[in-house]
Amino acid sequence: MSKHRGYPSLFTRHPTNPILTANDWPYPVHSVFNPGAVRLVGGTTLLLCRVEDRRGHSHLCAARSANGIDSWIIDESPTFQGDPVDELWGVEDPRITFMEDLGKYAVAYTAFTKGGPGVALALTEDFRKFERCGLVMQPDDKDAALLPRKVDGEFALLHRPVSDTGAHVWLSFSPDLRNWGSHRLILQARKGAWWDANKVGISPPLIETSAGWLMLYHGVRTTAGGCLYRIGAALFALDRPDRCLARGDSWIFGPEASYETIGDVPNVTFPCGYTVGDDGDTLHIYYGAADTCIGLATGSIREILSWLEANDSLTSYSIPPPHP
Ligand code: M1P
Repeated sequence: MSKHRGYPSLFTRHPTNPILTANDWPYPVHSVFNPGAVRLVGGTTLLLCRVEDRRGHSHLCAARSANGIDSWIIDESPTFQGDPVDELWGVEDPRITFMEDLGKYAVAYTAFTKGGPGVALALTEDFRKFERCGLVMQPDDKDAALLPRKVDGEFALLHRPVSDTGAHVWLSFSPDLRNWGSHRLILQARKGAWWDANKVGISPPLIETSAGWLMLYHGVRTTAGGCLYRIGAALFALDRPDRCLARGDSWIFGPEASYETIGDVPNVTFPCGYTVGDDGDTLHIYYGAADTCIGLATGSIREILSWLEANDSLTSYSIPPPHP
């Protein structure tokens, strides 16, 4: 594995990055970023991209590619738009989960309502027709994704409400995808100098592994020069997804390339989707770069899990005893 400043490089950027930009779009758009991703039956990669227009409002647009790298076929017009009343400032940051019980894809996205950003859900079989479930978490809440199957008979949603205590990841449960409860705080933003001190939120949906649910999350550090959006890893128990088994001490992917450090919002890497190769190990993450374009980076689930085991911070994270 190659190294960067002595740290292992767990992800390799595709040499043709950015793989999608606003210039590729068949209609006028300002920027394309933060795509949800899925590998369809037959192997086609579908990205559901966040597309921002010059008003500053976003919609979602599907791009399909046989190899997940190039030759994208992009829908000729917006694929999914905000409801003109309830989502009047647009829809953002989709995360896609194939729901095993429903035989449908669920898209969890940020609905930009008059009251701020909240979490909404929609179901689809083909990414052409959508059944809207509406707002399921009121503002201020975002960064949501469903688990692919029920836990103890209930659907499970990860999301990131903001309160006076900060911006942390929560897990909530529902019998019907509409009514949510049994809320549990599962991953907190750290404090002080940590790379993920100021905000955390899931990045793509959780990745199922034999060791547990692998979470790639974005951690935000606020600096005098602006926010830094980097990606870290944590692991949760398969049967108890509220139980954190491990949390990496440092970030494993962050803005370095010029298309990540320069753009509408500099220094942002923001994956909302992943696909896994036929070997069951190769992980492709699709990410928004600087809120401007889309990058692809590839890693190994096995290597991330090994790194997590060796760099688990849960013990060092617990509050230290007072000085004698
Ligand atoms: O501009 C960086 C990101 O900021 C927000 O993320 P979060 O609320 O988790 O900090 C989102 O608006 C996201 O779309 C954006 O990329």
